[in-house]
Amino acid sequence: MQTPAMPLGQLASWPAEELSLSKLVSARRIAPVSASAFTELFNHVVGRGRWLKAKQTRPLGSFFGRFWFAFWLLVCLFIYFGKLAMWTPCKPKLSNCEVWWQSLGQAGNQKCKHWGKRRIAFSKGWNQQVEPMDQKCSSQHPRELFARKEIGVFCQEQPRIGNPYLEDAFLQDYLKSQLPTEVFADVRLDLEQFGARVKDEIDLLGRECELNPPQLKQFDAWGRRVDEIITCPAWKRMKEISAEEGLIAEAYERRYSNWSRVHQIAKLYLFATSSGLFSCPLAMTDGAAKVIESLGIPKALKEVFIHLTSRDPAKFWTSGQWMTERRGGSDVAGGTETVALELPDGSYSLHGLKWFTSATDSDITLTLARSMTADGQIQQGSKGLSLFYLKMRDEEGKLNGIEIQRLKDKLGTRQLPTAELLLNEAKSLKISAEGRGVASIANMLTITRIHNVICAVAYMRRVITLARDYATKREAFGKPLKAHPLHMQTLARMEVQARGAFLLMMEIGKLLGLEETKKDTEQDQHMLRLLTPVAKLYTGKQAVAVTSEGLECFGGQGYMEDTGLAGILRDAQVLTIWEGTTNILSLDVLRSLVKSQGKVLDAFFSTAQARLKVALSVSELEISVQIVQNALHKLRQFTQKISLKGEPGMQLSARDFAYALARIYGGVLLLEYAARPNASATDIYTAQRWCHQDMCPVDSEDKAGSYSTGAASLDISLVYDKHPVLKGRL
Ligand code: UCC
Repeated sequence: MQTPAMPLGQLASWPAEELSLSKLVSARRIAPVSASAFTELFNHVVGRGRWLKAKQTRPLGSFFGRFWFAFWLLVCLFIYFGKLAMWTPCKPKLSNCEVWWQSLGQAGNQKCKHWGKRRIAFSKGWNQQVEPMDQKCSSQHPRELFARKEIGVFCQEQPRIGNPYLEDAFLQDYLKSQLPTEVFADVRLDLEQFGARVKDEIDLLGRECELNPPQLKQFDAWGRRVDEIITCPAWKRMKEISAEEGLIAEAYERRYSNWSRVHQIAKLYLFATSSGLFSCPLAMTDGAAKVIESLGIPKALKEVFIHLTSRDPAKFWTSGQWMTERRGGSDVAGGTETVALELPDGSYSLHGLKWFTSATDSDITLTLARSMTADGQIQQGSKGLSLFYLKMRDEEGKLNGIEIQRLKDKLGTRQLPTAELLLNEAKSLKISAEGRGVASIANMLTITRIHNVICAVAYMRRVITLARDYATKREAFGKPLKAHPLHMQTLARMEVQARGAFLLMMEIGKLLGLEETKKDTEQDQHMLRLLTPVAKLYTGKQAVAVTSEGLECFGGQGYMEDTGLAGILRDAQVLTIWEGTTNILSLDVLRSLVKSQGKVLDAFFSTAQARLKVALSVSELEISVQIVQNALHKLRQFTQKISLKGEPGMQLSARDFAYALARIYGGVLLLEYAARPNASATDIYTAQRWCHQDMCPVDSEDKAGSYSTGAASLDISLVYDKHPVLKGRL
């Protein structure tokens, strides 16, 4: 029941002891609030003062009444504005939080929820550095510190990214040391400009893609099946930018001959972490262009090739790569159920279910299927698979016999539409020889695996860049993080991993460039075949380890989604799965050994030894060279021993074997790089630190008995300890 309204004037007659604040508030609530009512209330309160008791009936009219009113008003205003002035920026256009959001790609007008609460910034000016807030906070009285709940005193400053080319000293030095002078002059300019675009435009779009994941609209308002993947404008803009910047074209125009791939890879490396995962469709587009080129650009695919490698955003197409079906994605030969029926015009109609298809909004795709003979026979296994090309939509924009069942709900890469597709009369073209599907799509796999490496190295670089910037700003235990040697040691270890991975990535780029311009030797071909799976599997794992460590450098903030940091780790996790898991890639290393009858390994040993010789001339590197040579020796011995057991015997050691190849070759590249005439002290230190790892884990594990038959059965016992499996019940 509502309390009856009470004229404010009545309060004046209340005894002082009964006049509580709640009563006043209540009076204000129940009585009509007007200027005169408040004047009356004011009169009452002020009028209850010692000196003015006699003036209760009209205190405001008196001189003292007016004096008191003015005095208290001034005191209140002084306190209020005085405090605000301590925190209000001179030019509050953007708070630091907003700058951070912008640097991570968030539109500037978003309300910042993480590093600070309100848009009233803690800095003196929106683009100035702030003083360490901890000092400011600690000098305040606790009552003041926590009194401003509404404004929210927050004491952390966000990390920042700048032009990723200019911030990456290792990339700059590497390109300068490797590229011919005139090529470097061009490439440097292009990368610097592109880096600025990444910082000022692309990174914002990437964040927008993260915040606006794709959606599937299966039906229109009238019940018609439409299966439309709705992507945000930023995602579409990424496609245009990719064309404008020639992110695919660069590799196929070959304006810098064999160095074009290195240029393209450097650019993709700058793009990857800001791209909102548009790096994925680009990987597959590059792979599709490579397949078509390696088929000699057949007439039927000439136009397609032009679209895939175009610099014109209006013409540029992206490609998908559908290999994973509902029986799984690793055992492609055993798991592919899709059937291709030949049509009278020589094209094919595809029928099947593709369980994972990445970047399903692409224009075209390459996929595997089994051709059915006229009498309805299909051949199982790898030899039954052929490679098909199809367009996603027809001229009218209708899906080409494709139903989008659903978008996948993933741990990371949420920016990217990944869909489950039903193919029902999807019109396609067979582009490989019959039964040569896997061998033909292997060209695509090589390229997408290289893109995977690029992404892995880029994620490591991004998290290190953010963490090292944060270490200059964040204070703990009375000093910035950068002044804590243990913290610096952690960052330095991450940096060593990133540099080793970077050199592996660039080495593959160089080899690919040589292959594509027919300047490669047989040895180069073997090295490219071997190093691609090695680098893919190793850098994928490194990326997860380094990004995880990187998040830890931010403490709890690294675990928060809205800082944009947690997403880096979620996205990096896919790199161990995409384009083959670590074990599948380890088996691919063995495949390359078997197929080449050991020649890939001969190439590895001779290249490694030759390149190490350069480093022997630098005294500071002697011990490290020795370590790598010992590792090479152990690896050779292990290979000779294990080859007697044949391929099945080698499988158990495949992962450690691949790790040994990665560590040894990473060491070789770092040592060679550190031995060049104008190498820096940090180049030498990096090489030394890299070589402190177990350089030949396959030898250590072998000596520990990990590959014996006994160990294999003990592994099962350990995994299924007291489990029904061990009792033969499952
Ligand atoms: O599609 C996916 C996601 C797309 C997203 C792309 C983004 C990329 C990264 C972007 C970064 C941002 S994920 C699904 C990807 N799926 C895979 O990676 C498949 C994994 N499974 C394998 O790799 C398997 O090992 C298979 C499929 C290759 C095994 O097949 P087979 O048929 O059992 O293998 P075979 O019989 O050993 O090989 C058949 C032929 C042989 O040639 P011939 O007949 O001349 O002797 C092999 O030498 O294929 C050849 N071959 C290769 N050639 C097989 N693998 C390779 C290779 N890596 N390089 C060259």
